[in-house]
Amino acid sequence: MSADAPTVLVDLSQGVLRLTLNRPDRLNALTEDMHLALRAGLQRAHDEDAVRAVLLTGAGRGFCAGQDLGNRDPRNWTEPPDLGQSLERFYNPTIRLIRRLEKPVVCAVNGVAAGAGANIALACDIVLAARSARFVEAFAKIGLVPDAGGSWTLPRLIGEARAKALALTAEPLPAETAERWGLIWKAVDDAALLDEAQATAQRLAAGPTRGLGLTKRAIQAAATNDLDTQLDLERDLQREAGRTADYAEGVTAFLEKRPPRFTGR
Ligand code: T3D
Repeated sequence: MSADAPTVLVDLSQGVLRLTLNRPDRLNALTEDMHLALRAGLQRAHDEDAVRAVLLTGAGRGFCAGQDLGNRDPRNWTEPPDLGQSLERFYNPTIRLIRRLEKPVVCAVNGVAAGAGANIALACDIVLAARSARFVEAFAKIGLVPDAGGSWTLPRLIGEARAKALALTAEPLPAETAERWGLIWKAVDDAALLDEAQATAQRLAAGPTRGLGLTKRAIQAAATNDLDTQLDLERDLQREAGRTADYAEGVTAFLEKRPPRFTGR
């Protein structure tokens, strides 16, 4: 791969913005340049009405090996780097963008997902993984703590016992176990992964975008709301959804016994 190849490939087709992490020789380990490119892609998804779903994946045999450790070589330090600043500047904005984007984000984990690479995948809304892929909370191997939202996401998805074991041992978790535990949506055959993820993203991109975005907001809010607060939120979001053109189209299509033609408005 040439040194000036884009670190994130970007392609918009049929409403799906595909973002492909593109440093395959480093298992798509993250550099500052790559963070900025990924963030620009996610920001585009926020800003452009033509984008109605995002598909995140990796080039080559890995999805993402987390922080590029070549950029953290202690033999070159005069003093240790401020990793808090790295999270503040690079990792946290990306996770916040994924979670706040009111459009579905599908992740196709094509191979190993390690460290922040695993947790970026797990921040996405629908995660499919190749059967050969594995998730590694690699932080414990180098004396760090799970970041990119992992310490929040893991216990919520799989419970404290499994979250702690994964994070404390850094044992690789095969995609099929991740599916069985409810960490991801589906493990699929390697050869079928991209087609299936693309089809999923395309189906979502043809859906009632605002209703899907509000659904995402509601489910995420449930992580911290009590039932009364959540019922109030559902009332407010349903009021908003009920005023969309897609709601009117969905009901009309049902009554006319035809498929709906959603426009995302
Ligand atoms: O620093 C901050 O800003 C704070 C934030 C931190 C967030 C984090 O993500 S910390 C965690 C960083 N990631 C890791 O610790 C994972 C390191 N990688 C691995 O443990 C293994 O590579 C994998 C389990 C991911 C895959 O193992 P395997 O055996 O399939 O592949 P490999 O042979 O280890 O890796 C292939 C190549 O990719 C290899 O290079 P080479 O020998 O062919 O020239 C390897 O060095 C390179 N590579 C893999 N991961 C990284 C990497 N190069 C730089 N950084 C990496 N993270």
